[in-house]
Amino acid sequence: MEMTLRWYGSKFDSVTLEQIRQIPGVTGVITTLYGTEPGEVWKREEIRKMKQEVEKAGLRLSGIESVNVHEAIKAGLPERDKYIENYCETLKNLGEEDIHFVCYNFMPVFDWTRTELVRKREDGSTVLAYNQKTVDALKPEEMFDSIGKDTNGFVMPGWEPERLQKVKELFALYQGMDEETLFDNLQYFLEKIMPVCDRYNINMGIHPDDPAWSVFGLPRIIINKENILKVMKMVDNPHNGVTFCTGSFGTNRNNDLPDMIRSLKGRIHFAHIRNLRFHSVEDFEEAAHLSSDGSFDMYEIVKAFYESGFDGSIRPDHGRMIWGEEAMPGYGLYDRALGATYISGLWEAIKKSETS
Ligand SMILES: [Mn+2]
Repeated sequence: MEMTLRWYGSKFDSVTLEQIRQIPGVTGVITTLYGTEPGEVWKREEIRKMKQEVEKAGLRLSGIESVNVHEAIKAGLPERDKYIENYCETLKNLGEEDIHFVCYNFMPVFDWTRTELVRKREDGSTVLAYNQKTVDALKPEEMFDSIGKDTNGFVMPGWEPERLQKVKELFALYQGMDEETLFDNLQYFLEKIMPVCDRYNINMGIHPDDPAWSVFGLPRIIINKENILKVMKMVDNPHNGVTFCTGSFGTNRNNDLPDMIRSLKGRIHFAHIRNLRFHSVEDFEEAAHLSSDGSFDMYEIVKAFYESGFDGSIRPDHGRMIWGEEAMPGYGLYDRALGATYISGLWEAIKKSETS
């Protein structure tokens, strides 16, 4: 297991590599060429520059989150082949720069959805939160406005202004599409990229849909054990794997997270670990990582990773905004650093209690 932090690059992130380097136990970052458009080929020299910057700070570039999948691929449009070719080219360039993990998602139109980015908690910290009734009362295009005003001036991944302009057009692509078709489009994509992944030994990790159910009537498939196992089986290659995000699969209270982790043994290449606090099944907020602060048993979750022989990167997922920090919501330094050390502590305790 390697502990990492997500980093958006020096132009976009309020957190520096030097700060990340000082978090005990964190040896790598998961990063991206932030600002590239889905469908674009990542140039080798830009990848190299990014990697050198990370390594110069004494950290490893542990993987990419994310190489985004163009909407034409998800929607199965005729031009998808061109974009899949570009995706393969990007994977090849990453492989040639010795980068072997890529996170992506297959959510139509929206990446993740929250209704509040700065919900205040009783201790004065602020967190991202979700309320289904609020979503039900909104039109999709209003969602962008409500997210846009609370970002502290940062561009949130998945909520880039360019997407806002196209939201109605994007919705039209999925009009009447059922889940089976979305599965087929994912299978088509995976089958085309696997030869490149095999050649360059690149592990792909699909990120679950967040929240793990349909939003605004859009089809969503990476939502539960049955569906994720189906994806593993339909392209049965270890390079076709999962980014197991506890906070995303965990939005659905019926998902038994430790059981899911065990059932995906060998196929989880990257872990996002965070906790949620539920006020009802339709209203939850992101909590500190500790079990005592939220609704998940973090000990059981980390134990399931440990016991299934997980050897990929972990990153503490979103944190609370605390101690007056100003950062991209969810991506401040302080609470994620606390999360990283907490998870490392659980890992150490589980490991030592097993061998003693
Ligand atoms: Mn996640």
